[in-house]
Amino acid sequence: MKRTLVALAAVAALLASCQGRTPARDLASVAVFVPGVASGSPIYEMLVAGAEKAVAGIPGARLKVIEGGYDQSTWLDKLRDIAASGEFDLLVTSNPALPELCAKIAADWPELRFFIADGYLEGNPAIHTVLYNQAEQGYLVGYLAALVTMDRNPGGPLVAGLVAAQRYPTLDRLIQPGFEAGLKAVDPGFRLEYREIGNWYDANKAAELARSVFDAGARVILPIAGGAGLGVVSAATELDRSVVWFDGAGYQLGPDTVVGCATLAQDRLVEERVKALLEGKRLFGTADIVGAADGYVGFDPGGPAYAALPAELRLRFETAIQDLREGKPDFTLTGF
Ligand code: RBF
Repeated sequence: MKRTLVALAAVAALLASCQGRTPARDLASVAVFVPGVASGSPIYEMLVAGAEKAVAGIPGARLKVIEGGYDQSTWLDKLRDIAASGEFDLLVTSNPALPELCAKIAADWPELRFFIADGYLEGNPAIHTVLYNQAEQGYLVGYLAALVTMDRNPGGPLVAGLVAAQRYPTLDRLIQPGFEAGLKAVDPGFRLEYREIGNWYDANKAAELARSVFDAGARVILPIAGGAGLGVVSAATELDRSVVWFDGAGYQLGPDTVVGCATLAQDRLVEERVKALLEGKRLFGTADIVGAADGYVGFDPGGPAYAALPAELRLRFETAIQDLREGKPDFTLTGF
């Protein structure tokens, strides 16, 4: 009898320690931390929309959206305030800088749980992350940018532009190499004109940099610049040049200028993962990577400037999209 009790106590202790990996209470109160400003950045607009949809589907669940603003040096304190308020069970956020900041908060508030989209961190028992294969996303718009460049200016310079807000690991290791791989898949002679704005909001500076890229011979630019990307679209419209867009909702910004948009299904992903976590699925501690094969990276063909491209060009591009979904070329990522 005594031995049975000891054994039962041991099992109870083991269960309790396992439970430490997920919260003892149900997750119901969600804070969505936008590291920047949602308006003008499709990736953040989709973050908010996806979390709102997930919470709306769970009886009793609540959500509050907190914008961190553009001063990145304040984000850690703002996250700490969210944790210290004691109001929230789950913090949902998005971008590759957030896993490191959230890990610091998790160390001090062991009850709080985190879901981070567009980021990668394995093995922290309080944090679940999902990274997009943005090498694939970059490849798609690189391929299209090359085709458009050669169509608009046959025999002209093989140059395309990238105007970025700042350098960061997914830009350096996925987006830019993917974009260059797409350009070179069409013609290995392509080269990149790169410019850096220094923030995610200065559309005037982005426009000025875009003009210098067009002066250097480029016909097409990819902005990775959040709201500042609008400046690239206005410079391109002024000079009758083109833009390829990233993430979502690009065509309406320049119906004659934005020739293509490589999409992330961030709204669907955030909705699915937040819903699963609120329903108690034990994803904390894991880091997933999703991409073209499972439909989280794709292309939106529904823009007037895309429809106006020559049918042959679109056919060639759409073959490249299909090939990419089937792993050709293969950008498989098993970690980051
Ligand atoms: N992307 C945006 O669209 N808007 C932003 O304000 C924004 N801020 C970022 C801040 C940091 C520190 C980092 C690392 C990335 C940021 N991103 C932002 C980029 C975002 O994570 C993603 O790479 C791009 O949206 C392209 O998909």
